Amino acid sequence: MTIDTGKVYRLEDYRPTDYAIHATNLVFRLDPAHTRVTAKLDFERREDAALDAPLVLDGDGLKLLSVTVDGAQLSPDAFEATPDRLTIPRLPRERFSLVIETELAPEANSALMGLYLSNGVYCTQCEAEGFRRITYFLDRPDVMSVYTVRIEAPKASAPILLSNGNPVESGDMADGWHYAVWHDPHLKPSYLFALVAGDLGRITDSFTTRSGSIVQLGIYVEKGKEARATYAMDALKRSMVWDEEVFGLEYDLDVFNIVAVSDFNMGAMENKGLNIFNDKYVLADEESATDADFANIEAIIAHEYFHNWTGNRITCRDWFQLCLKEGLTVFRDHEFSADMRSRAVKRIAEVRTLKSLQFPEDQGPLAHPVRPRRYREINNFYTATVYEKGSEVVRMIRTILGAETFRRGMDLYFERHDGDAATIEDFLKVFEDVSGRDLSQFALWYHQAGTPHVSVSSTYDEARGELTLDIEQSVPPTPLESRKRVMHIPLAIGLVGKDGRDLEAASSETSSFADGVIQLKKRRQAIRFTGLSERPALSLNRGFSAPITLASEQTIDDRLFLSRHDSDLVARWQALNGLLSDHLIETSKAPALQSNMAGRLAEVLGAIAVDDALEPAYRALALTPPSEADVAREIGSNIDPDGIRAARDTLVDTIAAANRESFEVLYRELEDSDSFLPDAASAGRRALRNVLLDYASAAQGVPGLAAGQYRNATNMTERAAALAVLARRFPMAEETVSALADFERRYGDNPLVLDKWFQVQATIPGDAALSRVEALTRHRAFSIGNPNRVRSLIGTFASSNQTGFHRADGAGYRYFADRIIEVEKRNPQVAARLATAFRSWRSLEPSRQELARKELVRIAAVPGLSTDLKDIVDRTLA
Ligand code: B3K
Ligand code: ZN
Repeated sequence: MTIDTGKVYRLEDYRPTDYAIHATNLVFRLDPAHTRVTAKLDFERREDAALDAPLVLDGDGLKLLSVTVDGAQLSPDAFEATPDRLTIPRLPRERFSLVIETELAPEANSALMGLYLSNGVYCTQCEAEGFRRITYFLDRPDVMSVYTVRIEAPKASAPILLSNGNPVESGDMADGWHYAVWHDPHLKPSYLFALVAGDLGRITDSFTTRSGSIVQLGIYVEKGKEARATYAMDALKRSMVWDEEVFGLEYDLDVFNIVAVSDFNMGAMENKGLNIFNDKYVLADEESATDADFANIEAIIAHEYFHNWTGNRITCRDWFQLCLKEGLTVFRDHEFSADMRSRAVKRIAEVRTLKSLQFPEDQGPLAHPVRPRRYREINNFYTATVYEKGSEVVRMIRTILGAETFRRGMDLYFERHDGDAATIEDFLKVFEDVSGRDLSQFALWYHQAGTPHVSVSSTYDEARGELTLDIEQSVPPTPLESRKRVMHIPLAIGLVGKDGRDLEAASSETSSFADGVIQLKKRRQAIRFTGLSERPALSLNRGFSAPITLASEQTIDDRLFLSRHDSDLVARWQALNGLLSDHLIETSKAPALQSNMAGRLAEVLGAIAVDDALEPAYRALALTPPSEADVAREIGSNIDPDGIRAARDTLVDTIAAANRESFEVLYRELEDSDSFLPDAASAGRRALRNVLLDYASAAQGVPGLAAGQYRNATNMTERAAALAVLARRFPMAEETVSALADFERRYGDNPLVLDKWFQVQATIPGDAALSRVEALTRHRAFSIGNPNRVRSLIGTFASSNQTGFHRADGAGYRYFADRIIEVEKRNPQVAARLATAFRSWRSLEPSRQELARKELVRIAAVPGLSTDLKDIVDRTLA
């Protein structure tokens, strides 16, 4: 564990290394306690480096056995080695080769960075700075090298030996050992190195690229779980076809392997030719996985595969450029899922994720630009801002330039930068070059943190048929940035007529309005539309063309109208969601408020539910009111989670009561008698049915319906949804107790499924949640060392249980802080990620604020805190 030194890394300090490493030859002799790594590194001093430039290699907790330079062992006074650094002050010549021997104990590696053991399987995680836990190296993305890797291990315990690139040789050795050699011809940075060794099952397939090369595909999983990997394989092949068709990008090695492991800090990792996955994002069948799991698997398999070009062939110059690969690759996986599923539904889901994860980040103490300028711990910057907002920025480039020009820009990017470690400037330049446009103001999206706020007011001149929009933009201050510059915001709009069709109108300013998109570039901007035959309803930010918050003076009638008739489904959903959200905000503050709004909303939702012109998946989204956390975010300050919960419960009850009969009828109609298919249309019907189950259960006030669905469920989507309704609505009911017990019995030997059981109990609202979560921390299937278990129980409690976590007496905060401190000792990265659940503490009402602050201060005071956790806690408190 790296103890915090307070050192800050700055973008402006970037400087290339003095030495390049052309070839990296690694030999691993694997052993749980004494793995021997021999690294032979071919160095060359770069042309502009000083002749006497010392060589300083990164390490992290390393045990050095020996160093030789060009075959001669270095005497102890010729170098300086600490666990974290190897310095050789004088080097013989311009080119030399260094052999470094280190010894590792994978079994003792609980941080899950570098080489570690997961359920007896050796595996690695090197991004961002894990390679330095394997050997001393120039462990940064702009040092790219050709890797050859030899793995030696006992044949019995590790029959499978994998690394990056293509297999070149394998064979037996003495004493029951064997070896395999892998060679990766593509230059790559150390963070893309990977090794896997163990006794794994696999499924295989092959793929023929557009130009006729045959690629052997393999997915490796724990033995006995092979059948659950077929959906992932299917998703992989579809990803490969899609990238050829949509971006013209082919795969470039003879093999592509995916390995699923059960201990993994995040979702997955795009190591060249050897993606390593959290098994949660590989394993699925109808009995064990929900539709959401299937969709996540499809998206993440695609995401990691797409990194082969956006990330691996073109990598990042330094970690400040992380969004260059992540934002772009998220954009690519979003487009892939949109093509595989329903585009509008996918987009709405993206908007919901962005608002629930990225907006609070951007509006709180952890706000940072999509391309940060400084960091203390880079692992803390794998954020929703870098990923999701980073993707939105790429989407806006496409909106501004048009799809065709965007594609030409991408082509130029691949042509110009293949093999490079590139920057955001390089990326923007290709689009400027293909379009001839100046994107310097647009570039602020990368440089400036904070969610821009746009307000729109309109005046309609009936006599002249003219609509004038007065638009104003501002960006709120964020940490270290009090003054903000004016952004270039592409705002897609529509003028909707009484029949729901978009009205034709001419605009006064052709330079800032074309194809339904206003290019906002000034603090205040007015735009006039003429030739209108009637007063239109204003549809704003269609397709969520810009990641902004929006205020507009619109009548309730206009908003209700748009929520039924806007031709843009995303805007339609936004109109509805905005109404629901505003109503919840009002009633959370004034519970006794008398208005007929709830009734009107219930009526609209009732109509949407049975509107066959809408796909069921859309209806399911529309019928789901904003979550308690969504409402809290919209309120922004002095938050009282109990008031929000009461308001939401009341609204749901009103909707449920008003539509009781029709919802029950529809619920029954949607029952699926066909065999299970994981496709989007089937999933959409299940989603709608599950939303209706919740409403119907609310209306009935008894658990019977949900208990019935639980009992008769033929797939996990139905079963898990029924369990959630039971646990959240009727936590004390006998039906709930027995369903929970049944679930535990059925899936007791399947940790991934049991995670759903932990999750659902962690979200039972109110004060009682904490004692339940505490008890579950002692459950035999719970393990504080496994990131999936920790996230399911403890992470879910803090991030998705507003009333449980934010208990008025602060006990939720205290328990959570204790767990963070406990997890940190083993795994600082996971602990730091958990701690971000405190990020909105300043928005709470004063008494909860103080209780949360106390816990943050208590964590900060723990002696010897890791950089990971210290960085998050310090910034959260600042
Ligand atoms: N690139 C990895 C994330 C690595 C996280 C390191 N802390 C997975 C991905 O985004 O594809
Ligand atoms: Zn990624």
